[in-house]
Amino acid sequence: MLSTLGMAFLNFLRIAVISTLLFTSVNGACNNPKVRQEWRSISSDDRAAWLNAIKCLAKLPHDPSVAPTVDPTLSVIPPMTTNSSYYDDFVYTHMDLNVEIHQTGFFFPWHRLFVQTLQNKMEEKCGYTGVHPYWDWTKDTSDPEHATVFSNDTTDGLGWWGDANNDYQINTGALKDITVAYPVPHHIRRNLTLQPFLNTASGFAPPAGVATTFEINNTYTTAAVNVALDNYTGNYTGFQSYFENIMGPHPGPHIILGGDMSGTCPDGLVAPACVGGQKWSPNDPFFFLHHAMVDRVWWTWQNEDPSNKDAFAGGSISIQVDPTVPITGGPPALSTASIIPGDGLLPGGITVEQVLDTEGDYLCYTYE
Ligand SMILES: [Cu+2]
Repeated sequence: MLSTLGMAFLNFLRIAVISTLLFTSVNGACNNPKVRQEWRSISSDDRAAWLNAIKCLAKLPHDPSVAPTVDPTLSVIPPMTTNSSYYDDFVYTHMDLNVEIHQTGFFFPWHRLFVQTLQNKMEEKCGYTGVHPYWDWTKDTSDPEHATVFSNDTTDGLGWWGDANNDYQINTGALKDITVAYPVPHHIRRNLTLQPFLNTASGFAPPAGVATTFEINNTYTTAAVNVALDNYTGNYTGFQSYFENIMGPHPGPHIILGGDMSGTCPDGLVAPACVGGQKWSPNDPFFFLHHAMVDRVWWTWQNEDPSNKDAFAGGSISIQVDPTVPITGGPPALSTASIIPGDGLLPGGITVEQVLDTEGDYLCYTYE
């Protein structure tokens, strides 16, 4: 009798422990965060695995549940082609949501969710098990052309600069055979652009007081990042607008990579058939390594001061209301309860609040 009672008690305890474990898991507590690492500090095998997962997504078909949601008159983008890849769906989503996710409050949270969604889809669809790497561009500001991140290795290399005789399409590294769909099918284009203000056709005009010979690698140095980290305590829109400004740390790595990363039109395509901008920049997977670094700087800022942790504000559409005011989005205003738009590619119904903490109920990662 005693022993039966004892057994029953032990069973009760076991069920209680299991329930507690399940409860913790159901609530998604982040007990073991993935640690994101710099591209060059992961192993060759891990770099190859990430590149293989990109190639895998680029071979999977377009998902018909991904569809544009933004008024097409707000941003000139090419129509969606259903004869495209699942990787192209990432590019299309970024193009479609362009006016909602750049120079608005959504800039940091949206790109955080975008990078995480790529990681999730790599895991779900391609069996990827690694962490999401980032490109620490502050390490490569002194000689960007010869940075070791541009490796020709066909297994673990991101590839070198593109071929000037072939519209700057890359023909080295593991990504050279990927065809991307937008704005027209092509191989990834990468065109070193150190002095974007020299050539007016580049679409970049120098801000007042900035020489046309200015070298854009000066905008994403450690010192430039520290300006962001040191001057905007508790001021989310100040931090965001400094970061997205042409002289701030976010545009520089896009611009210097040129080609797809800076959204230039392929050879022979001109307005109105092709209107450039930052829209198809995710064509180059460098985009995700760059934006993981942007995310890392936001994460650093968030962890630097308690008033930064949950700081969030800004408008919802990239219209400059007053030219003297830095761009943080026009009305209506966003809040932490705002739902992050995702066009059916990003998980639906995720709020800004849910992505503010990278080690919370929804996200579970940190940075080295
Ligand atoms: Cu973007």
